[in-house]
Amino acid sequence: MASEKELLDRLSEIVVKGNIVEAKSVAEAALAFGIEPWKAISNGLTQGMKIVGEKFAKKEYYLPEMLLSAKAMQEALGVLLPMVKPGSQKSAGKIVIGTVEGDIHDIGKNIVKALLIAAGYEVIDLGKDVPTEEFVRKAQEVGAQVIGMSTLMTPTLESIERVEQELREKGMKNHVKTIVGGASVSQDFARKVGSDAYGKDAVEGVNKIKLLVDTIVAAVEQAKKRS
Ligand code: B12
Repeated sequence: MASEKELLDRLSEIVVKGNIVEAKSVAEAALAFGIEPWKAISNGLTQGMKIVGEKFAKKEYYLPEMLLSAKAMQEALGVLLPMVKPGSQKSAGKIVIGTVEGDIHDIGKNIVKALLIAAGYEVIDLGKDVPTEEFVRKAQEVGAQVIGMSTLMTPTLESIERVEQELREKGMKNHVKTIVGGASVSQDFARKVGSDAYGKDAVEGVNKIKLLVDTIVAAVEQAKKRS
């Protein structure tokens, strides 16, 4: 029988090799073994994706290999994400999330979305390559407390800046908070462009979003008491 380490290594390898055929069955085997779905994602699949990124940077892999790896990861996530345990208490919060304009990477964003839903949030997913004005318009329309923006690329960092700028121009920054995530952003970048938080991974992201939602809810309560 395989050990936990062997199964996690196997999940990583599935992604590195772009093994679409076995992705689901290895994910199912990990669950059957009792590995927590989040552990299988972060210590298995994501480790594989890191290797793929390195291989692409070193020109050992090209777009077709990266596409196969992405497909294999998505197949395995299809098994693992629905098994992430729901949060114990229902959270009252609406989150608008998307990958910013110019960027089509959405695997990480989809993981954050799944964890938010599991934690009880209402998530409005705008998808990928989302125009700046769409983030702002949707947040206004649904009364979202938080906008989550994902980008993995450097040229698309300015898309985040544009959303922040538009929120400031419309005077929305005091009732809509923002959080950024993805391989090309950092805490420093968030501070520089005026984002309210940065999440290095989905777990940290969800924890920070909870704090942001709590801040907005408290501010609204205060305002109600005053009026
Ligand atoms: C898979 C992949 C692809 C897939 C994407 C499939 C998909 N549906 O997403 C495909 C093959 C389509 C692809 C295409 C391209 N890619 Co690509 N890709 C990758 C790769 C290997 C892995 C990304 C990934 O899915 N990681 C796994 C997930 C789980 O991790 P993650 O996204 O970081 O998400 C976690 C955290 O960051 C965080 N998070 C993410 N988003 C958010 C949002 C919020 C709000 C929060 C709180 C947290 C959070 O939580 C997540 C889970 O814990 C990266 C390498 C890398 N180092 O990232 C390159 C990489 C991002 N790609 C790159 C490039 C260049 C491209 C292309 C331009 C290639 C080309 N010549 O066409 C195109 C992009 C076209 C476009 N306009 O977008 C470069 C970007 C370089 C740069 N700095 O600009 C990278 C870094 C590779 C490299 N080393 O050069 N790619």
